[in-house]
Amino acid sequence: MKKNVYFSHDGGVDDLVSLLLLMQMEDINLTGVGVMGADSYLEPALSATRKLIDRFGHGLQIQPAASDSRAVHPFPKEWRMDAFSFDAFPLLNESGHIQTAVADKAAHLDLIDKLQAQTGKTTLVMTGPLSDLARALKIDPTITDKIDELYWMGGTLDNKGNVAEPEQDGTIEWNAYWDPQAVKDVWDSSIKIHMVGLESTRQVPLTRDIRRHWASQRKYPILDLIGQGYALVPPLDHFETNSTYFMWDVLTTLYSGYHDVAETKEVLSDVSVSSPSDGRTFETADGRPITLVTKVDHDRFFQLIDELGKKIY
Ligand code: AGV
Ligand code: CA
Repeated sequence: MKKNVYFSHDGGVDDLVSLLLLMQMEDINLTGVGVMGADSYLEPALSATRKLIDRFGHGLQIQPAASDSRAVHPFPKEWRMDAFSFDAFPLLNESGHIQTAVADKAAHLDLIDKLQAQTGKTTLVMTGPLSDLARALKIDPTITDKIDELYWMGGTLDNKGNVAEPEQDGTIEWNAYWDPQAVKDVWDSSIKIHMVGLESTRQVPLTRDIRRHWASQRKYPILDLIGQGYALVPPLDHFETNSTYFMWDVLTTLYSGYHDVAETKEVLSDVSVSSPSDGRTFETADGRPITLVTKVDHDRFFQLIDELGKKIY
């Protein structure tokens, strides 16, 4: 039996690479994809998603859904622009047309439909803000019976955030900051949560070495595309800056399918929704249980990308 997976992403480079790799994982049945214009603009993110499904989806018949959720704190425009470049890669535009259609409902409604349409449960993999899941829970609370577990890239429990903006205290991760209340709503639900936060994603920075490796594997179109994608964003060189890129979402996606890629621990945690720490996730004795990813098996992680990346010649 294949595991049902619904993927929600927000159009960043590592979101799109995550979709690419997810479609190469053999034991899953991808039932739907929601696309948010959060760390991207919606139009190119959706277009790139459709082209990825066409070209690398092995005939996958799904219609990605566009989100109409809006930011409390929007992402910087410079980061959001990457989706335009990704969508324009020649590798995704060889055929000159797009076959995969778009769902006729907003992503949070599509999520409800796709969950309810399965007799069994579905695993959620979410690599952007949690707004669509929070909205879906409000409209139809019974979906919790249809959700196996949630893998979320977001938050951090070590108080070292990655938001460099005024009016916040430096403890918050961006996906949580975009819509803090949504994170709180999901935390207050009964969904089993695996959190891939900054304490673990910091262990897999984009480096020049890994770029060189992908360059040497260009004959594999997937690894070629991954190399192209990560050429758009700055690697970790001498020290971490606000723009340094990590493999945040790819770690989340691979961990959802291969638990041996990381170690975890069970912790009790909660979410702040008041300024200047709104969106902060933190450990607390009266919090709710989550599984937190702690230590990444670095070699296993990059070896998995290689394996999945060689599935299409
Ligand atoms: O906070 C990490 C999340 C991930 O889902 N995103 C990027 C990943 O898709 C926001 C983000 C934080 N720092 C960034 C981000 C940066 N330097 N460039 C682009 N996006
Ligand atoms: Ca993302």
